[in-house]
Amino acid sequence: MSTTQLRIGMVGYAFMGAAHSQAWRTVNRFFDLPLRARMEVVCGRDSVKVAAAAERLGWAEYETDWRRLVERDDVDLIDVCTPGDSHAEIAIAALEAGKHVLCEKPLANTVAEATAMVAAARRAQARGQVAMCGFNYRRVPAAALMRHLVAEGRIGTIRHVRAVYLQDWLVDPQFPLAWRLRADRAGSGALGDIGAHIIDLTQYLTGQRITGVAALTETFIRERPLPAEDVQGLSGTASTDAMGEVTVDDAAVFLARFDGGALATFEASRFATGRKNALRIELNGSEGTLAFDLERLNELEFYDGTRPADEGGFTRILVTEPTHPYVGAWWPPGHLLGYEHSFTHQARDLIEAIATGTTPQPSFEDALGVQLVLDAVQRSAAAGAAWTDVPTVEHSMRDEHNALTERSEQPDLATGSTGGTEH
Ligand code: SOE
Repeated sequence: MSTTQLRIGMVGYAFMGAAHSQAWRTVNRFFDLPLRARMEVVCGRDSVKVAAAAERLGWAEYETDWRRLVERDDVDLIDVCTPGDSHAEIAIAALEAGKHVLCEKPLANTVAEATAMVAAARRAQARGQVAMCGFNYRRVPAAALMRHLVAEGRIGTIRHVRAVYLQDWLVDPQFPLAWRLRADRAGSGALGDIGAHIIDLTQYLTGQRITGVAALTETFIRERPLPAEDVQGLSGTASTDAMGEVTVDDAAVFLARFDGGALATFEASRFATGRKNALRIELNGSEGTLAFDLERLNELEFYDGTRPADEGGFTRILVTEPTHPYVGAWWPPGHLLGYEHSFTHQARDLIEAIATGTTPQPSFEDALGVQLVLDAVQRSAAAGAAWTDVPTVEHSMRDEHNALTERSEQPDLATGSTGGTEH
């Protein structure tokens, strides 16, 4: 790898590909970093569409085969911006080809895939490679400030975690059966797509782990028009009379406990009519409360319970001071940041981790921790909201290691031999 350049290859160029491209274009223009991101190659199956995406998003070249991309020796990092069913295959191949990896959330569609990705990332870490998962909301300045205040003890012991992520882009029954509505492509619906964000964010903000859940999920509209070829992402248009089955949840609600003793409620829904991207988290502590709303992402509400009662009340912190996380690189106080800045901050922290040889957060282990909660929620909902414990990452990795060991000790039915086969 060059000592001054970080050559990027990105797989996928829809909504997340556009957000990541914006980050790679801006990160070195606003942050003074030891490595300069070079947008070398964008990859997609359709040569005409990916060529147009390269032009529009600012990539030097385009590629139609991700397997060729991960083997190129003029690329240092693979940025995975594809649907969840290809995250594991692409990220593991890239790590084994010696690349750093940034992988969109959720890490994978199953715990088995996620544990295999963590194992590959651990092997790659020994070779000096890093792997990060794209839970970008950690890097909204107000969220990063919230984490700082909690870690400083400003709200004391956390008693309640209250998290919702509400959208309404599926309320129209004519919205077509996009990939996010198919379990074979996305793994789950609102749960893995937006529920994953509030699971990661609450574990990050509190510094604690979810230890158990009791959940309900629902699919309100079970059949939708099949999409035309060109339907991408969220803004689909119904295109055919043929109907297809929705095989994921439209909404998930669950109770949870954190290992620090807090009680929690979570809601993830694409049917919250009128709520467009309402990620809201409130933490009630023994000394105060903090509350964040993504639809007002430059603000943080803080109730300081240590102030004299007759001065009590919520303060609306405008998170635009140069001393606030990331803000100093942008504009003067009061000039506000947006959704896309969180991706630039993500790229900044990833470049810093690569340059300093440290593990970027959220790591693939952190993302496996989210995957374990997603899986527990699905198991609980399938068992009528039964209380379901969430395994630890290390427990899950031991299971994966044991399963691999057992498989390698099985006699190979073709040759009758046991143990590692020669490749
Ligand atoms: C769609 O629900 C979506 O694009 C998610 O996939 C993203 O992760 C979230 O940031 C915005 O909404």
